[in-house]
Amino acid sequence: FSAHKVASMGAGPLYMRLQRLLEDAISSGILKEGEALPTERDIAELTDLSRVTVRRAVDDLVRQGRLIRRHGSGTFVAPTVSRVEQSLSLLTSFTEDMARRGLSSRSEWLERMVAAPSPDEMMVLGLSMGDTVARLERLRIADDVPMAIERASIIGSFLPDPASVTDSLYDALGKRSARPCRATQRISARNVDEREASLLQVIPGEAALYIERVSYLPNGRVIEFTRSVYRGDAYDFVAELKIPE
Ligand code: 16G
Repeated sequence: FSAHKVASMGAGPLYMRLQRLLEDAISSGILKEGEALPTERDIAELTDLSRVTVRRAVDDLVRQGRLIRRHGSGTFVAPTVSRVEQSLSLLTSFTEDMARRGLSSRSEWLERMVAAPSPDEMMVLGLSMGDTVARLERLRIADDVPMAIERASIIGSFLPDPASVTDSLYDALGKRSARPCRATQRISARNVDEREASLLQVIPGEAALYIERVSYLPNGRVIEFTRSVYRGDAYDFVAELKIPE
């Protein structure tokens, strides 16, 4: 980084030129995926720009998902998302899907509690007043890339202790002989709101897929009602089509 380089980045406000310089450094591999950015103070010194200008350029790139700010440890080049192809005819779990692709998966817990069911949950899960639901909201992450926000509601009697779910929900249900064997899924288009954008590290308003899954036990009982927001830039949903009989 240098004042000369910033000046060479064409016209426009200084923060935009610095932004272009940073984007170039990322796309040309000078700054690599996961690598730490010099501190804002160092960039300001090297480029003769004010801290305010540097911050503005970095803030924009964080908002666009090109950089990630980790509190206490600095700013890093965001890992690039490679699109994931997801079959629409198989009932699998996120953990299994990612493992099959050789990706590691983890989750950040946003909510994990037992609650009284909402009217929606009562209707879909067939619950009455006095019944409970286990609510598990997670940010699902594959190889450090946030992929989806999933809010699962499970009939409380099948999962009395939601804290027992550490990694895979379907594994936890399997251990209680309550793993679903069939599901219906509805997919629609949606633009992410501020909260979703900051969790998924995309720009607010970015395209996403809103997915509702209702899944069933072998005896036909509904067990799961999950509402998710999947990143539009990370998923291709694929189905096999047949001629109607
Ligand atoms: C999938 C499912 C979700 C399910 C989760 C369990 C969608 C679109 N997908 O992500 O309903 O709760 O797998 O994953 O809803 P886990 O066993 O890894 O926790």
